[in-house]
Amino acid sequence: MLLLFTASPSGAADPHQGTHKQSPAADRTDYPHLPKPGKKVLLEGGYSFVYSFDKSPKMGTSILKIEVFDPSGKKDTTTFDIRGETDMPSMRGAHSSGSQPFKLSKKGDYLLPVNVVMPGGWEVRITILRNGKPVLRGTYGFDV
Ligand SMILES: [Cu+2]
Repeated sequence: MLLLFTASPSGAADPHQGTHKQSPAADRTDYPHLPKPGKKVLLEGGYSFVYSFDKSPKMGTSILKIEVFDPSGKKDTTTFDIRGETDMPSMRGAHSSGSQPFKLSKKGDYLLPVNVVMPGGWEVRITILRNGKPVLRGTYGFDV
């Protein structure tokens, strides 16, 4: 089952704002915003993927799932490696998970635990690699 949800509007009162300093070493690699969970995202060569959460992310651990499809629409588990990093953009690095590999499940889903340890704005950065080279970077932001 895919859970669809929208992040609350930015600009809402953020208890984090002003309490954390931006890290000067913030990663400047560009991670464009991904379409919402449940939407198909195109990859090179006719491949595509869909990401979703087991539940709308909140305090605690949620599971981020990615399903990859080959050009014929069949589930693909061999072409790409996927890595993810969870962090709070307002205090980059303070709660970062570091870049972690998604684990392939028996069902052929790529899974990553997403740990949220405090209220505020969070993001998961996703990197999809083929033969070790990033072919897609994207971020999904959400408020807790
Ligand atoms: Cu924080």
